[in-house]
Amino acid sequence: MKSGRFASCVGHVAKALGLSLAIAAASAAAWAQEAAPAAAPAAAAGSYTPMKPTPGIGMPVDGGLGIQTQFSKIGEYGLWMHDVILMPVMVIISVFVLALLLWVIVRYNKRANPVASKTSHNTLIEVVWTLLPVLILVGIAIPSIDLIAKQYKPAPKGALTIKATGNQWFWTYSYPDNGDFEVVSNMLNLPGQPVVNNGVRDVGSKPWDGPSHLEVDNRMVVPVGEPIRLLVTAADVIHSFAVPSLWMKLDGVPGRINEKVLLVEKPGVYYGQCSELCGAKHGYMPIALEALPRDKFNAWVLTHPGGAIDGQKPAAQAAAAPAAEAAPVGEATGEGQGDATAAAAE
Ligand SMILES: [Cu+2]
Repeated sequence: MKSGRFASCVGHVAKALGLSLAIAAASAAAWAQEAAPAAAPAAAAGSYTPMKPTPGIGMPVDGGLGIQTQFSKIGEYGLWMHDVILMPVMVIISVFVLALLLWVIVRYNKRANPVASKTSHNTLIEVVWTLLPVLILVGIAIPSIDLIAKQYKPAPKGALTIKATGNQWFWTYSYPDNGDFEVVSNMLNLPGQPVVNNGVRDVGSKPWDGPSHLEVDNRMVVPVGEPIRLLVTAADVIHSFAVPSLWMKLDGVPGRINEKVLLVEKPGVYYGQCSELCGAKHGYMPIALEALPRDKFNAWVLTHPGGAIDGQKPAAQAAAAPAAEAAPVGEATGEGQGDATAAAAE
């Protein structure tokens, strides 16, 4: 505040001396820059305590068979496709073919059927065994193509963008719409076992820790109930971002960005793993995704330096902006400069 008063005094003196308005505005901009760090902590007073995962939800279970319970619309659709369409059709066809084989073995072996039939054609059977598989495949293709189309439908305009980057062997999550901060996510070490990640605590040392091999030091936090534009890429080799309970598997390829909509229906913690063999510690780069209601997500965003609510400027830049507008672009200083230049360009 001292420096603020000083800068303000300089402004008054400058006015008194009859200097140009531009210089006064420049000093106001400098004042705002000085004052901003003091104001920023108050505005950015976010708070966050990691959520405790629910056992058996969003994670594998002992003796589990089949697909995890789904927590997204597309996941429920995919699970229906698997459970109601594909598995019954596969079971019926397999049992039918097995029954035919058994019938042939029992009824038409050499002992039971000494005189072989000379039948070589049966038009009705040939038409049936050609048409029936075609109809079955068309029946499967209709919901299947619909599911694929829905899975890769782009995110709506204005959707929050989050970028996941695979690294050997951890994930980083960046939030370009929230001030472009980055979260580095390492697997927690396993008590009594060789250290996997130096400087990272042991799993189970905090009350909110989930299963070993799946819990991380910094989770990927997302807002619940809204479509998110998830970008996946990699920094070194090919990785794959996969969270089974959210119907999510997307390769991270160096030099390329893959995109998919992520929509989590229920607040909670959902676990996954890198699903592309990516080197020695491939098995030690889990994904822990925490879905929070909007207000809690915003509070989490504000716990990061430079964190900002979607589309808004970080507190420091927001304070500088009005003053910077008054000043000639070239005279704005510090972090605000980029924004002022961008604003002028627009
Ligand atoms: Cu990997």
